[in-house]
Amino acid sequence: MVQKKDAEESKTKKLADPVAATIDLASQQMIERAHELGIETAFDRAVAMKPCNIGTQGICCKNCGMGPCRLPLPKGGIEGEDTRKGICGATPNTIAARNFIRMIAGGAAAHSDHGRSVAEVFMSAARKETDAYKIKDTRKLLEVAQWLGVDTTVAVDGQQLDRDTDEIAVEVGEKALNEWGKAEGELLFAKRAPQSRYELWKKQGVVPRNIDREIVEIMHRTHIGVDQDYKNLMKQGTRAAIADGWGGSMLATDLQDILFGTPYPVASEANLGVMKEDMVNIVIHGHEPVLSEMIIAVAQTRKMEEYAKSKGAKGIQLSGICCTANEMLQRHGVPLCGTFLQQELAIITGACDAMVVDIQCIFQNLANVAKCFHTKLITTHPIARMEQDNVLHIEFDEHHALEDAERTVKLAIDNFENRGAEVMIPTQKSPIVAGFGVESVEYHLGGTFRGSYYTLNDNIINGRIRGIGGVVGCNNVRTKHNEGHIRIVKELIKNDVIVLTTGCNAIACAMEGLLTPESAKVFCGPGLAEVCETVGIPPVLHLGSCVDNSRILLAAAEVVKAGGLGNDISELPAAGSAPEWMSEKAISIGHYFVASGVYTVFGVTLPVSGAPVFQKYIFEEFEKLYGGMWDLEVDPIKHAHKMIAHIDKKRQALGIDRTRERILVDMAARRELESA
Ligand code: NFS
Repeated sequence: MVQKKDAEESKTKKLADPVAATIDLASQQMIERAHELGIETAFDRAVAMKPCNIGTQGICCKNCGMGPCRLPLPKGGIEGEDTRKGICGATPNTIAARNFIRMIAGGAAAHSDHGRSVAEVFMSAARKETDAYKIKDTRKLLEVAQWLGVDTTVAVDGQQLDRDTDEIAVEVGEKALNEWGKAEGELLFAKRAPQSRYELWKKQGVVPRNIDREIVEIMHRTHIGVDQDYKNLMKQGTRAAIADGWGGSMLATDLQDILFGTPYPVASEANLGVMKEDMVNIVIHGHEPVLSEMIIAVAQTRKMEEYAKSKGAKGIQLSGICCTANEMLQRHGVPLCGTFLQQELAIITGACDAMVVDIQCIFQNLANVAKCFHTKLITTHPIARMEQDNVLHIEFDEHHALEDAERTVKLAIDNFENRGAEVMIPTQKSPIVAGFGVESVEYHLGGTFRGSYYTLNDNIINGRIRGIGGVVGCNNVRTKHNEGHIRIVKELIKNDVIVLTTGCNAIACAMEGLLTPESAKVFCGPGLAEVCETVGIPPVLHLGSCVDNSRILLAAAEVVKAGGLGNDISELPAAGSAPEWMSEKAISIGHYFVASGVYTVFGVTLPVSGAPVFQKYIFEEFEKLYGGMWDLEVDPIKHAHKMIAHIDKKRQALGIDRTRERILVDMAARRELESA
């Protein structure tokens, strides 16, 4: 039952204006509903609490007990010499760079530790210590084996024979786990980058040694009195970011694909309207598919379906929030309930019988919201628990995962009859097609018999597709929910830039109806519309969760390999974007895009403005070092056009700018002829 808060208290509190808070009608309705019920959400807290101006500029150092030292930029900027210093003498550049790479460390750790958990489950599956998890995609197993230096054949009597798959899997698991902490050598997947990129990393001295070491070294270097040169600090940040994108995240994606299946296009739906009043709603929120795969397996059994019916429900409706949503969608077509900022709203529908969470991007306030309803909030991961006493903890372990999942699903079903009268599920939901990846892009754009990236490259060269935009990342309550995501993506596709999306941007695009082939003729420029209509794909391709940004890296490497667009990722007409980022993971992603040669624009804010010299270093000078660089643009349309300008610059450098002009002139000329 809703426990209404003290009416007086909620009257005096500043509340969010639903229409100013989000462009999504379902979310507006739920924010209003929360106000009616006296329940506070992140949208209200953002109105009540202003962000710290010094932290926003990136120049607060709290790495020792003599501070925190705050070095705000004087109003009107710096004239002459910048004399700002912390107690130890640290300059704004040192402080901003330290803070920046500590964010990279946080993000790389989150992605990579997720990858490690998957690798451990993979190992159990390979060793057959668990019945719950099995190797599903042997084709991908063999492919990954090669990159990890695992033999896939064996010599018998002078003949090369296929090696036993189980044996390969065990060795792949061992080699993969080794990538986190090996004593010698370098990150094996670094060589999956185009050769010129790998050589550039070698030259710059940033090829990661192993994943954990690069993260630990950031913590060491940013300790009081260690690295005091912002350029050298950024070198380590770069090494750790590469270890994330081409290491921890890529291993997470690959091993998940091998265990749970490589995604192929699948139809589904998105937004809060996917919840159903007459069914048991289980909302899964977090990141590791290790948990959600088991819940899907159990919830789809006849036993559970019948149990739900015996409790008066028509069945079980699973849906997801955040990247777990993307994982469940891309492999099983489970609908998306919402983005990061909709997690509290899903409970406020009053129809969420259980919200099951694992790790990352989970609001602690969920427990307070759940208290107002019948919702069971269940944590499942040993490293992510909540202090509130209404939260249940059912720890998932690969050795008894199915039993854990069954207990969880049963709890949700048993809870169905406890629903109160306050059920209000918004009606909004959009049809979507998701589940794209390196393999399916190749298949779709290359054709059944000629799977390759040539067709995509051809269409870029002939100008129908102007370029590629990788648009990814979170929601941030400091900016209107989903507005930046949608306006930027729409502006890109209108200008014939095909968009590859992951994370919460993908969910935002899904909710907006941009993930359907039909959206091409409504929103795209003529060239991109033609390609999408011919091939039957959406102009915005959903590539999965945030660890699946590694799919974008590999797709870029494939485009380079297919030829005609230069020898390196930095030569491609491509740009990256995170319109509404908020997490440290986003900073790590942004930086491995940059380190891979991609011009990457962030929205909202970047904690570097208080250190102009450092900012110039990563916004401008980085291009000379890595071919990619950072940028910040808050205005969505300008943001998109900065990306387009970069794409055009690359087209010009490749000498393919004319082909595009010709196509456009031809079309215009044709129309003129027709109207004459
Ligand atoms: Ni990515 Fe996923 Fe969303 Fe941001 Fe959080 S869910 S890992 S961090 S908020 S995109």
